[in-house]
Amino acid sequence: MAFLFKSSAERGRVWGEAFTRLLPDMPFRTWPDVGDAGDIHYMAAWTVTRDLLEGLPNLEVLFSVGAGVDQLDLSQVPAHVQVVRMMEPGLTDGMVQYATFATLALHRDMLDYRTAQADHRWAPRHLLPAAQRCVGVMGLGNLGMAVLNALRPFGFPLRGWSRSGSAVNGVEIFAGADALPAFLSGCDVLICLLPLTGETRGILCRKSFDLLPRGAGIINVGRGGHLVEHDLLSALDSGQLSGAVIDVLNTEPAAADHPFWSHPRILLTPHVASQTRDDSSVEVMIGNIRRHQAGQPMQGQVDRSRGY
Ligand code: NDP
Ligand code: OXD
Repeated sequence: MAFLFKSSAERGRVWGEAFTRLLPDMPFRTWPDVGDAGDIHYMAAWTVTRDLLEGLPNLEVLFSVGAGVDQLDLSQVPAHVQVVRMMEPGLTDGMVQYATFATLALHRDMLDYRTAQADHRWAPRHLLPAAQRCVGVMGLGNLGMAVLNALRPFGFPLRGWSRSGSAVNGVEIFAGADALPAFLSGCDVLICLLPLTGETRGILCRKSFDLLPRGAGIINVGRGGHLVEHDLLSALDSGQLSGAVIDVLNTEPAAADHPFWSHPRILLTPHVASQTRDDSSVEVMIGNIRRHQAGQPMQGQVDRSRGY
C-alpha cells in the first residue's frame, strides 16, 4: 500500500521526508514516478486529471493539499474515492493574520494613505471607533470561525453567515440564503471565506454590494470565482464600495493588463492569504490515514453532494 504526492517537486521532497519519518511502512512516491499504480491507496494533490485518477484503480482517499477542494474538480473524481480537505494549524494561522491585517487596513483607511503618500500629501483622516464598524464573515467553517475569534478583541461588532448558522460566541449569526440580505445590510467590512461551489459562485456581485451599507469594504480570501470582477469595479466607481482587499482571482496569475493591478481602491495580493505548513500538514494527513485504516471518520472529509 503506497502514498502518491502530486504538487511541486520541492514540496514533495519536504513532505516525503516527514511522511517517511512518521509512517515508515508506507512508501511515499512523488508524481510522475508512480511506480506500480495498483499500490496507490492514498494520494495528496492540488489538482488532478481524470486520466491520472483512472490509472489508480485502488485509490481510496484523495487529500487536497489546500483547504479548498474546488480546484480538484470533484466531477473528475470517482464516486468511491473519499475526498478530504486540509484542516491544519498553519493554514488557520496564516488566514487569521491576513484577515486581521486586511480588516484593519480598511478600518484604518490605508488605501487613502497609500494614495496620499504617493502624492506626497499629509492628509490625516478622522478615526472611527471600532465599535462603529461592523465586520461580517461569510462562511463559518474552520477559517471563518478562527477569523471571527481573532477580530473580537478589537471591539468591532461581529456578524457571521453560513448555511447552518453555527453559533459563535459574541457574533450575530445569520443562516441560509433567506438571511443573506439582512446579514449584508449591516456589514461595513465583508470578508468572504466560503468554499467555491455551485451555490456560492458569483456571490460577491452587484446585488450583494447594493445590500451593503454605502461605503463598505470587501475582503475576498475565498476563491476568485466568488467575485464578479466588473461588478466590483462598478461598485467602487459609484462609491457604493469604498475599498477592496483581493487575494484570489478568477484567473491566476492576473494578466498584465488586469484592472485591479493599478486600482487605487484595491489592494491585490497573489493568493497568499494562507499557505499549508509542511510539518503540520503531514501530521494531520497521517492522522487521517490512521483513522481511515481504523474505519473511523477522517477530519475534513468532504461531503461530495454539498461540494465542500
Ligand atoms: P469549511 O468547509 O470549514 O467552511 C465552509 C463554511 O462555508 C461553512 O461554514 C459552510 O456552512 C459555509 N457555506 C458553504 N456553502 C454555503 C452556502 N451556500 N451558503 C452559506 N454558507 C455556506 O472551509 P474553510 O473554513 O476551511 O475554508 C474556506 C475557504 O477558504 C476554502 O474553501 C478556500 O476556498 C478558502 N481558502 C483560501 C485561502 C487563501 O490563501 N486565499 C487559503 C485557505 C482557504 P455550514 O457551516 O453550514 O456547513
Ligand atoms: C487553500 C488555498 O485552499 O491555499 O488552501 O487557497
